[in-house]
Formats: sequence, C-alpha cells, structure tokens
Amino acid sequence: MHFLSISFHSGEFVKLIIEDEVMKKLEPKMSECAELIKKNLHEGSPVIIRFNDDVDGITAGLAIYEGIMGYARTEGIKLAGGRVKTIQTSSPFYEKVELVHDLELRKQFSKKPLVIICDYGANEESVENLSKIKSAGFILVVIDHHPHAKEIKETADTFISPFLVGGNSDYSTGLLAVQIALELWEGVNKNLAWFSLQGDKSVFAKEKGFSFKEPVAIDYVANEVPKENNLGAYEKLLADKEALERNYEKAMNKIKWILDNCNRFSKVRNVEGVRVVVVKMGKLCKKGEYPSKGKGLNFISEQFIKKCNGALICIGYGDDTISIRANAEAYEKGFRSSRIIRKLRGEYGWAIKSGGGHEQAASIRMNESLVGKAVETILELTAEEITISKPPPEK
Ligand SMILES: [Mn+2]
Repeated sequence: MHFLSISFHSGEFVKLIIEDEVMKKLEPKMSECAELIKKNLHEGSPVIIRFNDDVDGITAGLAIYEGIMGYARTEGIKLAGGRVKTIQTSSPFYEKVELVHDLELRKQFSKKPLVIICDYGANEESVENLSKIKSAGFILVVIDHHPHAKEIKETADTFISPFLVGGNSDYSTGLLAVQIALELWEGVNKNLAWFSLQGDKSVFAKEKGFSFKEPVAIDYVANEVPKENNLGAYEKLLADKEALERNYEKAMNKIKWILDNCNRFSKVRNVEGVRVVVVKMGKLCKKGEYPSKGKGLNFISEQFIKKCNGALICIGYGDDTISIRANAEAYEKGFRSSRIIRKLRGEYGWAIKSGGGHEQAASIRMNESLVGKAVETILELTAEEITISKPPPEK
C-alpha cells in the first residue's frame, strides 16, 4: 500500500490536465488529499460532499462523487444506506445553517464523517464555523480556488488551493477536483474539468473545438434540481444530448432577454475616467430562477466590455446583494474588490453579512435597507482607489 502511494506521488499514473509549474507543485498535495479520502472510505467514514451551485462547484462535486463511487466499486467498499450525501449550496461561505445541518447529521453516524467542501469554504467567513465541525469530530477537506483565510490551513485536514503554490483563481476548483478524483478512479469524466474552466471564465478555458453547451445547461438546471443528493441528475443531463440541447436553449432565451433589456435598468457613470455601470439586477433576474443576479451580471458586463474599450466596472444590485465585475483595464488602474469590501465592512460593520470572491468578480450580501447607500459608497471608494494608484501629474 505504501509503495503504491509513492508511485502515485510520482505522477506516473495520473496525467495532469494542465501541465504547468503550478499543477506540478500542487500534485503531491492533491495525491495526499486522494489518499486521505481513500483511507476514510476504507475505515467506513460517511461522506458529505458540499459544493457551490455554479458550474465550477457542481463539476467539482460531481468529479469527487464519481471518484469516490468508482473507488468504492473497485475496492468492494459498500456505500449503501446514505453513506454518501451531497449538498449543493448557494452561499459563498460555510454558514451557520450548514453547521447546524451537519452537526445534526453527525448524530446519525457512529464513525467520524468526512466532509469535502468544493469551491467555497476557504474564506474568513467560513473558518469559525468550520473549526466548530472539526471539534465535533469531522474530517475536513476543503478544495477551493478563492482567496483564502490563513487559518484554513490549520482548520482543514487537507486544504487544496492554487494559491498555496503561487497559482491563482484561473485554476478552477473543478480542475483540481477532477485531478484528485482521477487518483481515486481513472474512469472519472475528464471533461468536467473543461466545463469548470469554461464556467469560471478561466484563461485555461478551451477556445475552439469544444462544446460550450454543457456548462450552460448545467447552470440552467442548477435552479431546478433538488438541493440534496442531486449529482445523479447532473450525470443524467450530461449523458442526454436532447436534454442538454433543450436546457441550453432555455438558458440562451433568458440571457437574450436580459441583454436586450439591461440598458433600461442601467446607469453609466464616469468615475475618475473609468466607466462604471450600475445595474438594477432585481429588475432583470428573479430569485430562484436562472440566471442568478451574479451570473446575469456576468453576461451584462461581457456585453458592455465588447461594446466599449477601456476600463469598465459593473455593479449590480438587488434584494440583499451587490455584485461587482471589473475588467483587466480597471484592475490595472488599481481597482481591487477585496480592498473595496474591506473598507465597506469598516463603514457598515454588522450590516455586511458576507463579502468576497475574486479581485475582479466579487459579491456582497448585506442588510437590504442599506444596499442603495452602499452602492454609492462603492462608487466613492472606487474613485479613491483609482486616484491613489494614479501617478502624480507631470509638471
Ligand atoms: Mn469557482
């Protein structure tokens, strides 16, 4: 057994989907993660797979699920009787309700459960709740490509992130999960990695010779399937050409309507020479329907980026959420979502329920009555950010 895992570590058996320095450096950690999962499967641990409800999260959850099921079949491990549970979540962090849910679940099992969290859970907001399930006797795996809290390295038994080895969010969670899952079972669908890269708009996404319908269809059905134990539904979708086509069409119709109507609910402002579009997302996207406000804003910002050149920031708001999207030029001019959110927390304190994501794509959940005011504050903070990073004028 020991020799077997050494040869796994050499990377001979599992080919890297993206062969570069970051993935090579991350490989031993991913092998370690696979070994931990195997060990717990042999020991009879129940497994809870939690994943974010976007393409990246879903493909990551699905890959780990396929890997575990395949490994168990090969090794003759029985996984009957609800030993593997899968849970889809829309929250960007491991919330109190999830903690309560998992602690309740803990009572059903005599063995320590293994929790595998995909595409969320590594941020500041998650750490406290995660350390609580740790002390309640869970074994914790976090696979996440979002900027992470320092403490997560100690909190999780295994933490897999491209940031640990000098990478960034372009290495999607689905990519890492497929890589780990392949070490469990070689039959895992490798295309899941490509769907995740496409879904998260990674620089590694394939540009040609690849169908983009799957990620869109997955995103579309994410709102229609039950939230628990739903991975079979995605497997079925991916295997059914007609269903893929049908759901893809439904999604495209919704997107078309949003793009045709977004101008009516958008205001364009000029902030220190940067174009900032403020969009009333509540008028364009309905709660619980495809696309979510965040995804809707992705399409809108893409449309604006195509139409104009130069720095562009889109701020979408509705109900209790604010989403931010910034293009590369805005980033170059000094715009950083993390700094904006940090300052916003300073000003609004308790009213901010959660905030984070990536530097160019982030979201904030907060007290609904203060959302309008917070959008104005974000515009002021954006102006500050851009002026500070400007070189002094030449005399
Ligand atoms: Mn992701």
